[in-house]
Amino acid sequence: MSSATTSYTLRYFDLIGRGEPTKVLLAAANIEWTDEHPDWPAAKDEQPFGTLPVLVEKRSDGEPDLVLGESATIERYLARKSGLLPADPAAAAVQEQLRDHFWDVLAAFFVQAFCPESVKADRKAVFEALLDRHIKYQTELLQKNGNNGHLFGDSFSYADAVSYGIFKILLIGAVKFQADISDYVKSKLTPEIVKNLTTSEAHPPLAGYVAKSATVAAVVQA
Ligand SMILES: N[C@@H](CCC(=O)N[C@@H](CS)C(=O)NCC(=O)O)C(=O)O
Repeated sequence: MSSATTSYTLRYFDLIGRGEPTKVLLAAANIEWTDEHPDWPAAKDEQPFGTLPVLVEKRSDGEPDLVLGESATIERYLARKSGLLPADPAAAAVQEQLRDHFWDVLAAFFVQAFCPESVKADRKAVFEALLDRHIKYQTELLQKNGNNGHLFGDSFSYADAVSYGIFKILLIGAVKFQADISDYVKSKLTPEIVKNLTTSEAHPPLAGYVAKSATVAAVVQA
């Protein structure tokens, strides 16, 4: 990263949620950052769009601090800076679509978790169908890539980071909203995806970050 950059702060709630892929990317880029848990909703109006996560990059080069308030933008900014997204627009887009679809799966999970009982069965079916489709797609990608533990090429990429981060939300973070979700998602995982998750978690730059939290490996191998 640029030597003119002094420090990073990630504002998010004290939970495994939307900020998780960003933490994976910060760790993967060997960036030290400070976690800030703003007082909410008191601090809502201080954020660019009234939501979290927010990444603040404090600069020492005289430029104004960079304040980013959309999770996909934050992730891709970090991934591009650290070389985890390819420079080729088509190759990058193929990785980005995987994250965007997986985020729709996660959004569908939250819809069915919090919707009225009268529409629960329908919303649950939507979530389950989206998850099935995503797992099938991701498994085929992994097979096409030689089942080497990475989604693209032979090294850790943006796609690996966000897949790991979002599966971590579903397997660990979301349990506080729906107790059976981890077992359900785990029952759907293919050997290829388990290998992808454990390979990502073992990526050496993630070691410090992984040590601070429950591990995905412990969940999927239990
Ligand atoms: N599109 C935004 C959505 C951010 C968002 O809705 N964040 C939630 C937490 S996961 C939030 O800040 N909720 C509190 C609020 O809206 O007051 C992003 O991807 O960053």
